[in-house]
Amino acid sequence: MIHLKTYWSARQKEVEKGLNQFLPKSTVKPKTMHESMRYSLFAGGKRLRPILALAAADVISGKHLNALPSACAVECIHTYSLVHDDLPCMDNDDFRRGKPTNHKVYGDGIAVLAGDALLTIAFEITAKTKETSRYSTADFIKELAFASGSQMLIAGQVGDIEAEGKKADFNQLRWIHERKTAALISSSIRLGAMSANATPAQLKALTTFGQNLGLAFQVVDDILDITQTTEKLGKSAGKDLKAEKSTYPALLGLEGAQKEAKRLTALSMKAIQPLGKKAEPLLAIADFMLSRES
Ligand code: GRG
Repeated sequence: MIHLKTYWSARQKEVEKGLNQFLPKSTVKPKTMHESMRYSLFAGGKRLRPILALAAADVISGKHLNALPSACAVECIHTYSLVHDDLPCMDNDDFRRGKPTNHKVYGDGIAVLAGDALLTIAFEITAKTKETSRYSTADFIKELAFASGSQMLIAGQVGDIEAEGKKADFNQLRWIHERKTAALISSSIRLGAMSANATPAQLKALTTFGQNLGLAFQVVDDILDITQTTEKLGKSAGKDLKAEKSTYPALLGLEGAQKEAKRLTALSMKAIQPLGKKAEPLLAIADFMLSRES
């Protein structure tokens, strides 16, 4: 078995270094913009999505250098979505990644623009991926654009806004989270695998893995919102209950939600069984995601 802590921290270091190299320095004009982008990007995220991208490449080819640009790009997209999600016109939150939210520090205007700039630079970074025999630069760009576009990440956010004040049923909730959370998680894995020249069959198995893992991640996120403190989470706990949001624990009860997270994790693991022992890093990450506390 791999030692996940060691595996994770080695890749996390590579991601931090990559992000630092790909982002303009905070001394580059306009300084406020680059400071603001870096403030949220280096505020202490877990780096789950980039590590999944690197792990998917490891699983396919035993190396991950060519996955680093996509790994950093998905973290830029994820961070932009958090910066925008925290704005007063969206979820209106003061606390993220253990720090005051971007707009609390830089103001709404700069926070909107920092989100826009993180979104834009993600494509510039993705374009640095070396083409493989199966995947072109356009394939990498299209992959990321679809996952973060109006039919996926943004669709999920629209669904979330439109479900406010209503009781969403299980299928509506799943529709939202397949888009808002699972699409980018699944795409991170796909991009990593594509950068390692995955075969169509390998890519299909990893896509199913990512979709189920992404949903399981959201179920656990809903559970942690109830069971953990703001300090532990680094973001405001108990928000869903206060906003009377439709969540997995609200629909299924806490125990039911825990069962659902286990069911989805088992489905994700089953999907990559055909990859054999090589899939170990992804299996270890899926297992850890289920028991995480923040
Ligand atoms: C396009 C404005 C806009 C929003 C997109 C993703 C999203 C919709 C909003 C973000 C808020 C949210 C609750 C998303 C669900 C996904 C999720 C649980 C994010 C938190 O991810 P972690 O725990 O965060 O990986 P860190 O900070 O560790 O990176």
